[in-house]
Amino acid sequence: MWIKFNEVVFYKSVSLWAEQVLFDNKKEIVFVGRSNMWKSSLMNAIFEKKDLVKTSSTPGKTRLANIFTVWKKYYLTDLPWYGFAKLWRDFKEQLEWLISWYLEERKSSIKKVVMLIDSKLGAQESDLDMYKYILWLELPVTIVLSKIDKLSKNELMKSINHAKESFFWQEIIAVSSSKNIWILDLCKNIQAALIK
Ligand SMILES: Nc1nc2c(ncn2[C@@H]2O[C@H](COP(=O)(O)OP(=O)(O)OP(=O)(O)O)[C@@H](O)[C@H]2O)c(=O)[nH]1
Ligand SMILES: [Mg+2]
Repeated sequence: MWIKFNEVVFYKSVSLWAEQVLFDNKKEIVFVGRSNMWKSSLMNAIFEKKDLVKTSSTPGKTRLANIFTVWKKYYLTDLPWYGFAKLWRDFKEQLEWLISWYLEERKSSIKKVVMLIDSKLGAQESDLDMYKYILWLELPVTIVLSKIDKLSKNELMKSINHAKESFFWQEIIAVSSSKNIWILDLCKNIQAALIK
C-alpha cells in the first residue's frame, strides 16, 4: 500500500548538543546536502505543502535539525547544510558537528539518508566526504540529483551517468520539486525504507 506523506506536522528543531535527542525510536528519514540544493523545497513537495519547511532564496537558511512527524509515526528531518568553504570557520564546523552528532545519536532509527547533489555541478569534494561518512556509519543512502529543471535531456543523461560513477551501486533519483518530476518515485523509495 502506498502512503502519502501529507499528514505531517512540525515536531521540533534541534540544535547541537540538545539534550534528549534520543526522543524515541520512531523510524526516521534525514535529508542532507550542501547549501541551496533545494532541499527544504523538496521536503515541501514530498509533504504536498507550500511552505511547511522554511525555504529561502538566500543560501544558508537551514541551520538546525528541523524534524517533522508524518502520520504520528515517522520522522522526516531537514538537516543543516555542509561544505560552504567561505563561511566563518567556527560556524561551519558547528553545522557539520550538528550533522554528525545527529546522525550518530539517531543512527539506529535512521532508515535512509536522502543526499541531494547538484545535477549541473556534479558531486563536490564535500559531497564525497559526507557520502563516505554516511557509508562509514553504515546508513542506507539514496542519491537525489537536484536542480534538473536547469538541464537539457542530454545534460541530464550525462549527469546521471556521472553520478553513477561517483556513487557506485547507489540508487539515484533525479527530481524537480517545482515541476513535480519523479517526486513520487522518491516517496516510494522513502516508504520502502520505512516499512522494511
Ligand atoms: N527553479 C526552481 N527553483 C527552486 C526549486 N526548488 C527550490 N527552488 C528555489 O531555490 C531556493 C532555495 O531553496 P531551498 O529549498 O530553501 O534550498 P535549501 O537546500 O533548503 O537551502 P539552505 O537551507 O539555505 O541550505 C529558493 O528560492 C527556492 O524557491 C525548483 O525545483 N526549481
Ligand atoms: Mg533549507
